[in-house]
Amino acid sequence: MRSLPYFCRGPVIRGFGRGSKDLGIPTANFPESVVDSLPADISTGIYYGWARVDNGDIHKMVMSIGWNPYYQNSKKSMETHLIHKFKEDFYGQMLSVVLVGYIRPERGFSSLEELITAIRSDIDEARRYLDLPEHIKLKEDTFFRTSTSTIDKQILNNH
Ligand code: ADP
Ligand code: RBF
Ligand code: MG
Repeated sequence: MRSLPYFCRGPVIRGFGRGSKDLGIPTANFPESVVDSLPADISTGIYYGWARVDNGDIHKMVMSIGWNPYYQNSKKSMETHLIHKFKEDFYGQMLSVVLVGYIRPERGFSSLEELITAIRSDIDEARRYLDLPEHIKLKEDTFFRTSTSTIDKQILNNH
């Protein structure tokens, strides 16, 4: 995939409300505009990378891009699970991510337990891959040094 690493940013919106959080795997959903802007060579599937909420710390993440075959969604989604325990929800806040690498295609499962086991193993892989020096480098990218309030100001000034 030539577009990797892929940087993008957008507000966190309400997702499908399936209680992923209750399963211990909350996923912050991006709006349609961010999903529609994905380059054609970023195929659906599971990715790992770095993520940051507003001007907070940078955390490891896993992201699912696609139609969630297990649920057979009709709308393509980009859902990010940050590998960090947050005290509070962050709906409406700005999420900045860099997709660093691809783990696997999305697939269907015969039970919710199997889906959760697969996600747990994705998280383990992401943790390991992101410790590699060439991946840690991306965490230091200037993309993450731009404060989101600066971006808000830039947007305001341009209109
Ligand atoms: P929804 O269907 O609205 O996306 P989820 O059950 O997937 O609901 O929960 C996602 C929300 O949980 C996020 O939008 C965010 O506000 C919050 N959240 C808390 N911790 C995390 C985390 N570690 N990763 C992603 N989202 C988190
Ligand atoms: N949904 C699927 O239908 N198939 C998958 O293979 C799949 N893999 C996922 C991997 C990760 C790392 C994450 C965060 C989500 C994945 N999902 C997948 C999406 C999942 O169905 C969604 O987050 C649900 O809301 C979990 O209950
Ligand atoms: Mg979600």
